[in-house]
Amino acid sequence: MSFTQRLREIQSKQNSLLCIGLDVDADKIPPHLQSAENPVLEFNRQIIEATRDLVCAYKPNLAFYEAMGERGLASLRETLKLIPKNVVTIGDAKRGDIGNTAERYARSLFDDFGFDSVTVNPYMGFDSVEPFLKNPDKGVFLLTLTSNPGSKDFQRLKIGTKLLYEKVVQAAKKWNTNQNLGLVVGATHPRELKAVRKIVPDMPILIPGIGKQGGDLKSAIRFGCDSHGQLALINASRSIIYASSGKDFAEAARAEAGRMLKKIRQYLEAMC
Ligand code: OMP
Repeated sequence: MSFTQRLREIQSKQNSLLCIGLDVDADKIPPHLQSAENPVLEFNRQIIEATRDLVCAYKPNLAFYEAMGERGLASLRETLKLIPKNVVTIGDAKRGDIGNTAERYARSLFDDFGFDSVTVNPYMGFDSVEPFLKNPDKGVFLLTLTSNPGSKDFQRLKIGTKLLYEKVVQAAKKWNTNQNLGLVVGATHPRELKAVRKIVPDMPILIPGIGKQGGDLKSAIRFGCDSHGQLALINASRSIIYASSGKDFAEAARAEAGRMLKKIRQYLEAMC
């Protein structure tokens, strides 16, 4: 089954488009967990336990684990074992390199870590993306129009009659021969999200930027979903996992994720 088909089934079974970003910052772990044998792993364990029925995906960003050295990478591996098989994992690594090197990155993320999908930077072109696309079971999210202010520096530059990010969308459509390719479009660009969805009616779109970055959830749902109300992945990291810095952090994360999911379902219903 292709990655995109699997994602559809998971979103439908979980009745959720919510993706929680497991961006664990050692400094933000509640004080009462600091004495645990592995505070990062214990934090993730409790967040996953508290939210596993509310999500379709978890997205650990590798930067947070790499920043903690070998112990961080070991915590990431252990965290991946705790994520239930009925949701998707996204390794947010934003890789991009020449084909020969990209092939090793793909092997590391898919075969060694065992992620179901990864984020990839398309700037180096097709040969840098191709190694990630070979296995139809494994998904790729190409950075297209990112949520940050700097996205205007290059991604919105005009090349001929199109903007650079529009070229990425066109290329991705062509490269999606295994039905395992998706895009990343920030929730901070609702107008562009609408236009992108029109060009790729049946590709997954990962939509970060809700919560701390100020993106609008309503328009992310309205413009990011396909015609079945699926294939948008709404990511929030800090606003959920750090909803409380106290002993109640896991319940607070569940409450915040539940609030978001309720709104997602309301907006979806309003569209029908
Ligand atoms: P919060 O702002 O805490 O919700 O985190 C957002 C997460 O999504 C971080 O892991 C970012 O690295 C990631 N992200 C963006 O914020 N903007 C993008 O355009 C793309 C990503 C991503 O690829 O996930």
